[in-house]
Amino acid sequence: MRRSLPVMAVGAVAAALAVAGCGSSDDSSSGDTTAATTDTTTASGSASDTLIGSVGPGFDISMAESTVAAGTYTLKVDDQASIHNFHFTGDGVDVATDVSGTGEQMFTVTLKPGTYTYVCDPHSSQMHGTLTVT
Ligand SMILES: [Cu+2]
Repeated sequence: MRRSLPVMAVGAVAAALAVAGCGSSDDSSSGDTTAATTDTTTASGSASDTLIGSVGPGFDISMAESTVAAGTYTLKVDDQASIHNFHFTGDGVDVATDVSGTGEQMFTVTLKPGTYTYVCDPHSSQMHGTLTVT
């Protein structure tokens, strides 16, 4: 008779552990740490295939890269103004964000050797630049 008490206690601890284990088992390993923008400006291309363009909020337009190797890239544009756009053109490429729109937009572009141009259409005389593709 005296032995039944410890046995029950052990059983209760086991049950508590089982509940605790159950509660902590909801960590779905889908939360992959997607490291934000890799801002390593690899001039030689191939390693990083993302190009970064930016326009606004002032009268500024820019790309993080000035020279890249030919190839296919994801062009990520951060349009920070509702009065500007980012219009990227060149051999086989003509993509643009909306003037009135803002936010981040992605374009897939295949660049060939030559000079590509980016411009804000409403202010093209002062807001423009080039990307050299080798
Ligand atoms: Cu503009």
